[in-house]
Amino acid sequence: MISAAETATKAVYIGLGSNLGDATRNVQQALVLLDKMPLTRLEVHSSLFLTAPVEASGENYVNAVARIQTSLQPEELLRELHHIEREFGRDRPYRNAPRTMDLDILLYGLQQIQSDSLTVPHPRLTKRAFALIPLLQIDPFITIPGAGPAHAFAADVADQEIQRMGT
Ligand code: A4P
Ligand code: MG
Repeated sequence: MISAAETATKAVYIGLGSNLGDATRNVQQALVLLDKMPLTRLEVHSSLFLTAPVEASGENYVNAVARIQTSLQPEELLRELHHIEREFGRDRPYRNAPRTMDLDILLYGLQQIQSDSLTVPHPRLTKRAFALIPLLQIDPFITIPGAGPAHAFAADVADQEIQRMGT
């Protein structure tokens, strides 16, 4: 929820992914929880997509991208996202392990961030169909700060398996 007094909001894009448990339900529930974060409102989300694991093992993933409006600062937002991941019982046994819920900050307004805990735009956004294609579905003409128009990268990921779901 965002109060009427809150004006300094940023458009932020969140990538959602799940390939453990009921992945479709996990993504749908996470979308609801994004809207409930403090100082935040969910504006729009992409379709859900079924995607083959990229540099990862396990079941196919369900992925989506959401655009939120938020007054949370990037580090605060990351904490809130980790909090939601924990609600799904996410643990981190090793990098790219199957997960009940992964929430990544793909874009935070036009900001470029490089810190110990955050790299934004997400460094693999342009290389992964599971993030790029849902992003383009909701904002076909979006520009990635430091990289250029997102649609220019679609051809690079055309060989990755991704299928829009009926849900
Ligand atoms: N971190 C740095 N930048 C960011 C950011 N922009 N957003 C740090 C979120 N977190 C960011 O993340 C590890 C740390 O990254 C965080 O604590 C934060 O400080 P993590 O979620 O614990 O680790 P991870 O997800 O295993 O690693 P990573 O690097 O996020 O992996 P990716 O690139 O997200 O890839 N295939 C399909 N089909 N669908 C998927 O969703 N996901 C991955 C994970 C691999 N293959 C996949 C999918
Ligand atoms: Mg992640």
